[in-house]
Amino acid sequence: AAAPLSSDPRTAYVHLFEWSWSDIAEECENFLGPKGFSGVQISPPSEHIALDNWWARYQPVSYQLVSRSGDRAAFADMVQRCNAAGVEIYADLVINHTAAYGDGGVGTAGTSWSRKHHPMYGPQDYHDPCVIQNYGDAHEVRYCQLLTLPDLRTGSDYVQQTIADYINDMVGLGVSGFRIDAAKHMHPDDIAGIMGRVDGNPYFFSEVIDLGNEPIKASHYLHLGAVEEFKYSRDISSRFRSRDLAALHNFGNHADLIPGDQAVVFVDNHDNQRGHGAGGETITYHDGALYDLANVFMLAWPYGYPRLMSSFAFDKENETEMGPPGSAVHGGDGLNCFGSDWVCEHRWRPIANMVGFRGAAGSAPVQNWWAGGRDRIAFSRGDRGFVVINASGDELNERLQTGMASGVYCDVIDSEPENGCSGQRITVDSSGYADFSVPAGGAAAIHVNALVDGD
Ligand code: AAO
Repeated sequence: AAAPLSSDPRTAYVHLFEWSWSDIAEECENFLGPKGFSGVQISPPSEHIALDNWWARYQPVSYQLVSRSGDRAAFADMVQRCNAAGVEIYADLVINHTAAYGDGGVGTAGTSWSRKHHPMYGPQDYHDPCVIQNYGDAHEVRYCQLLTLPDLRTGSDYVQQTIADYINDMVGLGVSGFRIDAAKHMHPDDIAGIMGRVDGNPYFFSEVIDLGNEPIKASHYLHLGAVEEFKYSRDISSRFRSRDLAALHNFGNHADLIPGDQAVVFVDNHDNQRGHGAGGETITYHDGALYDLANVFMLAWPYGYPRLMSSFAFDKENETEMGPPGSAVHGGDGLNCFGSDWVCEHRWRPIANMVGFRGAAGSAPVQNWWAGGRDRIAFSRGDRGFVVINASGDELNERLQTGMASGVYCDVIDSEPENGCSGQRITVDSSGYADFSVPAGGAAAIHVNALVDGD
């Protein structure tokens, strides 16, 4: 297997939801690598049902790497080019079940399928039919069907080996990690059985929606790797929605959240941004500047491995099932991410530049915490970086202790440090203090790699 480059320490990765493999390859080379992103989560790469809805990707027809995002050659090219740019690829792995919609048809690689007749599987490879109704019954959640999706008998040797072959095919092409879709619906021992057949040591993270009210817990999956921490998504949204930032001073450090070094954290994901999965109050790109602030906080705060969401535009009232735009992200005239059907939250400057902040901050602890009322906070990451978040309706004007060495720094929320820093500059004096003017609903951030003029 190819040895992928791993950014060390990992900064943040981005889910380029429904992007094509060729667009992702370009994004790795032109944007993600230079900006210090550590990886990309891609939509499920296997053959899927031929339906326009985004969720068609979650109904595998075969494990051929031929999907709406591109064919095998395009997939291999993407992985190789992203790895060369220092950006890892994490594939979304749909292995709990196979296709259901319409009970049969032809998949994106031309494979004919019918219910419980995946090219690799027959009826004996599925659990007996029953449908999950009660999330309070762990056995039902694992041995009955999620929705109407035929539930693979993941405890069997044959099923485990077939899935491992699919994973190993991707590992061989240089894929670095895998999101385990619907992990809650598989027994951890079954997942361990699959992993025991996998080559190398890829990064696995399990989707286990645990908001504290069901018998299956995120912590039951920690021996398998990382887990998506949905309480983080819920809590960060509720704090920012209620403008209660002062309460974030100990964020993540409570016993009911999983340990930060095993938590994948996010403001929103592809489900809860559109009312699928757990959600409700989730802050999304539809919330504008509030979304920037929540992501700025997530990227500045030393808990978990942050995943940024990069969406395609949809109307949240009546387009929640709609599939991606037909247009490429990178069209004929090069970069047309903005002003197109693709939202590209990961390119919004406050979000994109805080990835560099996270890289600069490394493992430095939170210090110099300041709260000016409920809705205005600031803190440093040791002497590596300092951030101010103003969720109030008024401009913030404060002289704050930054913990940083004296010098003139570029405010990376306001401009690009690489291009001469055309925006606001922040002067830290010899005792570590600096004056900040931050607009209502805005932020400011400086870090050691954005020094314009040192002493
Ligand atoms: C589609 C159609 C269906 C059709 C099916 C078969 O929509 O009508 O029956 O095809 O033809 C995605 C879409 C589905 C789609 C599916 C297949 O979201 O709509 O079905 O592709 O095409 C559960 C799972 C979790 C899952 C989530 C959506 O546990 O794994 O549902 N997420 C992943 C993917 C997702 C994908 C799949 C799995 C399937 O990210 O994109 O589905 O591969 C509770 C439970 C959660 C549960 C939710 C379901 O949450 O805890 O585990 O998630 O219910 O809504 C409060 C509670 C909270 C609760 C929540 C919602 O917040 O505190 O616990 O309410 O009730």
